[in-house]
Amino acid sequence: MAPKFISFEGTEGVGKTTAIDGFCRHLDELGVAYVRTREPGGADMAELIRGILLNKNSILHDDTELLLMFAARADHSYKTILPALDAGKWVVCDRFIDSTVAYQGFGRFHGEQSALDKIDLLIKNFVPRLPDITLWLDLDVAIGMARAKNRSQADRFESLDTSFFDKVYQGLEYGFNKNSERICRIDASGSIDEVASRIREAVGL
Ligand code: Z5A
Repeated sequence: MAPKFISFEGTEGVGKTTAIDGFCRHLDELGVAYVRTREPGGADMAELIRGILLNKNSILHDDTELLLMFAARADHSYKTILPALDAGKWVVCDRFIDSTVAYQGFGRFHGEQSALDKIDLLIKNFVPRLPDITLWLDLDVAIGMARAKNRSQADRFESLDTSFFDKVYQGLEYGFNKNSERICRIDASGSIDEVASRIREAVGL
């Protein structure tokens, strides 16, 4: 089977990390070679940019935040994602372009068409490879935020309020409606095992 590029998306605390842990264990059992990675980050310079983006002390204009996401993504794409796929490995990525549509396009820019158009343009011009499958872990925003509450220290995004994450949810739904051939909506309620088996079924493994 040709190596696949799979991204996981969702609002705050939906269980992406947990789901990716389980999915990677499954790939291990099947003997599938893969690279696990994340955004923002996933390569040396991209991780430095992640530090800026998530640092609560960073004061960033919304445009700066958006462009830093894409600068990090270019570094990540050329240094990690493309080489892994070229080497025959699967890529399992925690967040990718759909997070930008949701967090920046909807969270920061309220779903304004001009912002969505800019993001589209950036994707078309600066993202050399889109995921083959995107798994949107769909969970009520309030449940996710309650799950995430036990975290020790909130970063620049995690300290935003429910109204921001409601907009992020709308952005994920918008992306899903626009790209339903690539994005699979996964019911992220229920037990960890139930979510894991929905994911395996969606990927066909
Ligand atoms: N960002 C952006 O703005 N624009 C972009 O283009 C990109 C990213 C790419 C990265 O944060 C931030 O960057 C992100 C968006 C922004 N900010 N936010 N918010 P991150 O990568 O550090 O964090 P995250 O992606 O938001 O992940 P998370 O909120 O930390 O959570 P999670 O990975 O989805 O959840 P989890 O850690 O697996 O689970 C949360 C808790 O729930 C944990 O205690 C689990 O044990 C529990 N859990 C998990 N599954 C279940 C089930 N099924 N039942 C019950 N409990 C469960």
